[in-house]
Amino acid sequence: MADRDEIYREILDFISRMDNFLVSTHLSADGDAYGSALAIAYLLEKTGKRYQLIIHDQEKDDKYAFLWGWDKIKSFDSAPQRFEAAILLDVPSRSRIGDPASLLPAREYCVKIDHHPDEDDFAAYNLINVKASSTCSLVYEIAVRSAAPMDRAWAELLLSGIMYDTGRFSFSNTNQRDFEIAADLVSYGLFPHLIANQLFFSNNFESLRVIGYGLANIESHLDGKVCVIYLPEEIMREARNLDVEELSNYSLAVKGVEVGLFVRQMETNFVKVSFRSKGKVDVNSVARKFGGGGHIHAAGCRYNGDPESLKTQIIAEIQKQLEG
Ligand SMILES: [Mn+2]
Repeated sequence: MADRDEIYREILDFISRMDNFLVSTHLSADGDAYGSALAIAYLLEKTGKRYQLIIHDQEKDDKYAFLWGWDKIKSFDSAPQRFEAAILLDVPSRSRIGDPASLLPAREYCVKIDHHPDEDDFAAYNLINVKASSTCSLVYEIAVRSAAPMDRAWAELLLSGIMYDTGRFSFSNTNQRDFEIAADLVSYGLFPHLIANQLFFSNNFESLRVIGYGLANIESHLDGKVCVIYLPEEIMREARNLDVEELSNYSLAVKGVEVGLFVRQMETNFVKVSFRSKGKVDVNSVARKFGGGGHIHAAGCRYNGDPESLKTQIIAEIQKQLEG
């Protein structure tokens, strides 16, 4: 812990020395990505620093619009910009940043705060803890050591990311520290059920219908050890901007299943896959074989090719691990 204390201070010192920051996160930003990037933006704002929060995604999911700073998030555009420093949240590699990676200053001016296995040495300052549930739980440790006082808006950003990445404190990454942090954050006037309602129970009607289609067509493989939820192109054409991420969790919500796959055919030869594991299969290593990555129990990849052949290849990889 002594080492970690030092990196918290180094990052706070770095922030106080620098100005004109780029803040960014991974492409296809999610609750922890938005929560942690906005929580750092909040710290920069409170300490009088200039910054821009720029993400790869051109479309933002407005279920997060209740978060402080939502309207400050910009999508990448190609106009050249220079930043003195950068803080990258919840992202293990340049390639996962997407287009804003082109705006990064030199390595010695970059900070990485993340809980994914490290892939790419793009930053001189690294707060990386793969045992942390979420990047927001790491940003909390910095926030409480900073000069800015914790308040309701800041607490809401942090708790939202923790609740999102732990699946409301139910995934295997959830740990004692998350409950300690949550207890502190709630004391600033938050109601966890309201955050849960925003993050998990504010689906739009069409999204739930697509989730229903996915559930009705769930496939079972390898004697029920692998479940696949597949949305073909004709469904995805209608569902492109709908939030149906919950299907990746449902792919694992079957008794006896070890690995769940949620496969989306975005275009005829372009497929997105979410991997979930609750057993010994390391889906990070499986996803990396197909150009993706993530954590042991949750990962993803994007693949150019035919979904049927990809499914077959992935299931064969999983079978190797199950037998290994
Ligand atoms: Mn995360």
